[in-house]
Amino acid sequence: SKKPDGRPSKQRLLVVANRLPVAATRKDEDSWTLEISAGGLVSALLGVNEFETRWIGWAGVNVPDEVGQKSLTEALAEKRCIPVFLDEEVVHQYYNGYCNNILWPLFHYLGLPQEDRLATTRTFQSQFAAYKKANQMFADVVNKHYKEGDVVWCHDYHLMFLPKCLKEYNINMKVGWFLHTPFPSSEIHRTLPSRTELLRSVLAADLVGFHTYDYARHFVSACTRILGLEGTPEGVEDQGKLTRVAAFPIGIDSNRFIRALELPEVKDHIRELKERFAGRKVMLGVDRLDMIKGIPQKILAFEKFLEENPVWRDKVVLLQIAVPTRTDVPEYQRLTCQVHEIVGRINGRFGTLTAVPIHHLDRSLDFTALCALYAVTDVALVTSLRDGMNLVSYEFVACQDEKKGVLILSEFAGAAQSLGAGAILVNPWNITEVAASIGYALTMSACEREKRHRHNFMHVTTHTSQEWAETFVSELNDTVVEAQLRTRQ
Ligand code: ADQ
Repeated sequence: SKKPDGRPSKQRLLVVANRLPVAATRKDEDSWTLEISAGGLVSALLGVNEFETRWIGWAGVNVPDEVGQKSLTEALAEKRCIPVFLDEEVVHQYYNGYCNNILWPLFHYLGLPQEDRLATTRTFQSQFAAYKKANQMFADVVNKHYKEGDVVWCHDYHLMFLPKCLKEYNINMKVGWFLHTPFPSSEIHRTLPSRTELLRSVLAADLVGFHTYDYARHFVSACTRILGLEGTPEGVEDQGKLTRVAAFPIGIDSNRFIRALELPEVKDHIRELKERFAGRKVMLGVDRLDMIKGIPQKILAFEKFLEENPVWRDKVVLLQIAVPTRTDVPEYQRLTCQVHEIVGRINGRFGTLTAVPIHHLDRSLDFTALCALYAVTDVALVTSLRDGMNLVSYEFVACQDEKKGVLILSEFAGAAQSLGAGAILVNPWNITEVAASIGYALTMSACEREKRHRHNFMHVTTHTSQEWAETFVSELNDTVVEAQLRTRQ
């Protein structure tokens, strides 16, 4: 299509995710403060210039009144964002309930805690109903803004019901769906009471994407075993309709990190950190405070290392930065207490009057502080019990071209498939193995570090987020929608 002045106009990309990339806070009745929250997805799509991107999602605030909804919609329009308004009850049942209490632990192979299991079973139906209702509300907004020729890219486990809702509105809408978490073995997925409905709905999309080939394979197996459909090398076929299923491993905007290391404020930070930890090796963990990240396992492995290697006790420090998330879910509150307790015990055991072995921070760091930390780190520890990809490992590698530090990486993170040759891969459940890997990493020769780093740095700087997004959208554009099929026949 062309603009009136003859220049080709960009294709519109409607990115639909549970949360918008801006956080809104209300100043007064009709004015708002909007703050960009730079998550992985935002930076991935910032680099994609060939599309005109619109974001559709929940702004993270309850806005029950019309005046507020109207003024927030106007404020967000300037940021190319379109809000979906969800009321408190829906958020409680859909987001805290079905998404974070059922799908998130299930997709990461973590069962629900025993005492909650019966309660969850009872509330399951109402939470699933709220999930469908919320997805329908997202679909209504997408449908209202959709124009012929747009592509719609739905994100994550929050919106598995969306592809079906969208196709019910318009069978010719180009719809892609990408999952940021693992897709579990079909044996796990089949325990979900709503297993069939969710699979059928995702299959309504034209393209379904995962971080790794394994997740894609699990999804295809679920469709063949649970729905009895046919899996092909291309995807899943149902009565002649093919849903393309493939792996699209995400990356980061590596240049953003590399450039940041040249900023004066980052250099100042680096200098301060080097002085602060002079004479000690720095180990680093950066995670959302979430069960899947294996934070207690990581800290216990570090304790075992100190226990077995007394000479290292005053020569190494572990900085664990754990930003709290989903703080109103009891399971997450329990995890915070557990981590605090273990850290306190270890610091009591191995600390001295002047130094402690673990610095644990319950907060988010700004970008410059994060880059400086990555740059001064000798050994990064990623011990996820399951993780779709894990971008922290990519960010660390991007900031290490000078130091060439070592990455210890869980084999259960998607990143193990791309950074496996350069990292030391571990089973985070095996604390003895992780402790031994810490010792190996801390004493590794410069030559081996250089070789391992080269491999990972090459990967991180060539498989970027921009490439990820462009590949997904171009493949989505290449799929054939119903109307095209009919004209071909
Ligand atoms: P997350 O589970 O959030 O993402 P991850 O991929 O590591 O995990 O991304 C976390 C992001 O948050 C990184 O950009 C990191 O810098 C930032 N971050 C984390 N803790 C921080 C802190 N304390 N301060 C500042 N920033 C912090 C989900 C999936 C992953 C998948 C991504 C992208 O769970 O497996 O890789 O989506 O698809």
